[in-house]
Amino acid sequence: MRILMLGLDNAGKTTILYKLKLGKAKNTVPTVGFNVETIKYKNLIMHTWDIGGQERIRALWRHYFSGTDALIYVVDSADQSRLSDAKNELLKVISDKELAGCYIAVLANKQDLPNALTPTELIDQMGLKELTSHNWCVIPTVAINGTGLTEALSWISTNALS
Ligand SMILES: Nc1nc2c(ncn2[C@@H]2O[C@H](COP(=O)(O)OP(=O)(O)OP(=O)(O)O)[C@@H](O)[C@H]2O)c(=O)[nH]1
Ligand SMILES: [Mg+2]
Repeated sequence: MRILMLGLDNAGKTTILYKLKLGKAKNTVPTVGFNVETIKYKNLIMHTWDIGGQERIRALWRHYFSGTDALIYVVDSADQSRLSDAKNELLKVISDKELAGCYIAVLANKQDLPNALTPTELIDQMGLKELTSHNWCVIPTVAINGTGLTEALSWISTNALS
């Protein structure tokens, strides 16, 4: 399967990619361009594309949409000042017809931080209940220790392939 991982800069995408690939958190630098890794989960082989989230790089995201089976959209749950940006970028991305049928796992990342929004608060503040065009779920994660990442892969494997 082809999995695309998007989200604002500093959300934790690259940390997630390498935690899944290597089983440990790697020190990251802001991604200029993309990283791609093959991740094996149960009997699945997931080609996972992690694209940089800085504003000037977001214009390139659409070049990676084609053939995507599932989108992992990573949100920094503690960065409440940019939650509306995160929401708007998500809506922009999924309005593209190339992503019409794709499943969306929204990761409410950085749950270890004291001011992190809970998944329920994130659903409210991002207006996800109104998102009826796609199948989605919100999963609380802590990328640096791996909490929630298996749940995300599990949701994708049971839903996006059925
Ligand atoms: N406390 C905490 N820090 C995290 C977590 N996930 C990632 N980080 C930190 O957040 C910072 C940014 O992580 P990256 O994985 O580089 O973010 P990114 O989404 O790839 O950013 P761009 O490449 O710029 O789009 C790093 O310092 C990570 O260690 C988490 O769950 N909790
Ligand atoms: Mg990155």
